Amino acid sequence: MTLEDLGYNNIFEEQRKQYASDDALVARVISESKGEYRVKNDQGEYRAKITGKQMFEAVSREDYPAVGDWVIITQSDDEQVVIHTVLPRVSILKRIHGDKNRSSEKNDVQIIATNIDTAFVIESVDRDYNLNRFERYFAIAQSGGVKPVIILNKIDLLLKEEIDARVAQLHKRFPAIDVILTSTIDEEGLDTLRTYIVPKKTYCFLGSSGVGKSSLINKLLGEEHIKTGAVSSYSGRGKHTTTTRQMYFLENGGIVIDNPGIREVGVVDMSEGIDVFFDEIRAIAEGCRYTDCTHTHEPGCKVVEAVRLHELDKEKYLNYLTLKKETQYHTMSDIQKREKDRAFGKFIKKAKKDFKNLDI
Ligand SMILES: Nc1nc2c(ncn2[C@@H]2O[C@H](COP(=O)(O)OP(=O)(O)OP(=O)(O)O)[C@@H](O)[C@H]2O)c(=O)[nH]1
Ligand SMILES: [Mg+2]
Ligand SMILES: [Zn+2]
Repeated sequence: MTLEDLGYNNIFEEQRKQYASDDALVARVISESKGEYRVKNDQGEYRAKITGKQMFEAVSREDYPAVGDWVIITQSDDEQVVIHTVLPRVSILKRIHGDKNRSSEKNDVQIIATNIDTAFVIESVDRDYNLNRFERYFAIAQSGGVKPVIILNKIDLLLKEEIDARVAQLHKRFPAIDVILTSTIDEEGLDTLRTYIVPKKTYCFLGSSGVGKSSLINKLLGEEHIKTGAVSSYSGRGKHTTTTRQMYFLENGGIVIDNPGIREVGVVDMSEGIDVFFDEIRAIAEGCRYTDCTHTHEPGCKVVEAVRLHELDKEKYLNYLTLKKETQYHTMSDIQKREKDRAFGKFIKKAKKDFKNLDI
């Protein structure tokens, strides 16, 4: 496999020149599980460790390597390399890890994947289906510079009329986003899905546990490569079968990343993403009387008026308000920030302990 087959291009090559010497080796991070990395380049596939210096200099989780990253490495033996530098990312998918009602220590930023071209946001048509959840994923994608595409999976479970109704709903709420209908049981929609996947581009599969992310990737791979798991008949939810983030290489040259199902989608630093995503609302808001209008109670608010006149979808408006509120929550005060820094300090200490046996 060449570096290009792994997604390498001129942008990364320019960065490599800036960040490292001419003979420096690059590789792409292809998997990550509990701080264990694997990287791949034109020479092979290796276990990878990060350097003590890198850990020392890391100011946030985002400084650590993630699946999809291009990194500068040196080889320590046949099977192992050391990661020295993470090249700047072209795009990033990240979220708050944990529950916003818990302590800030739990609310670390979690990188899902980087250098992604398209995010497939997957829901199954049965119990998991929820328009607001789609919106959260889109905000994550768009704030990170990634184009989202919807996959509605398990269409074998519903009648055609029911599916048509869902699709109509999706088109109404998200007119700019493509919808692909699939079933891994009936093998429906897989050819359509394949047309979205082009060589040397990277695709990330996002969605709750049990929606069929790994099943879809297995179909694309043409073999049962990844373990999949039954959905609990009791809760109707998935059982978190996939536990690592892992990159796969399709025969047609496309690069796909499987992910553990996300429990609840948190919101992280998405003010920009929210505004980009809610383009329609932003446009309407330009007519509001006050420039700092919150679009809730102010006189002369065009957004509220648009909802009243049914020109703006009410659900979309309400979800906009919810996301705004959550974003504000995550725009932390100084005290909260200090608390978070302390939590990060602990994390560093633990990481250093974990790596202390490493001779670097
Ligand atoms: N009826 C139906 N079931 C499906 C379909 N695709 C996947 N499933 C089933 O849904 C269950 C969960 O599938 P997975 O592929 O493991 O789901 P996942 O999204 O990877 O889940 P996590 O790894 O836990 O995040 C399995 O029992 C699959 O057989 C489909 O198109 N139709
Ligand atoms: Mg899975
Ligand atoms: Zn307003």
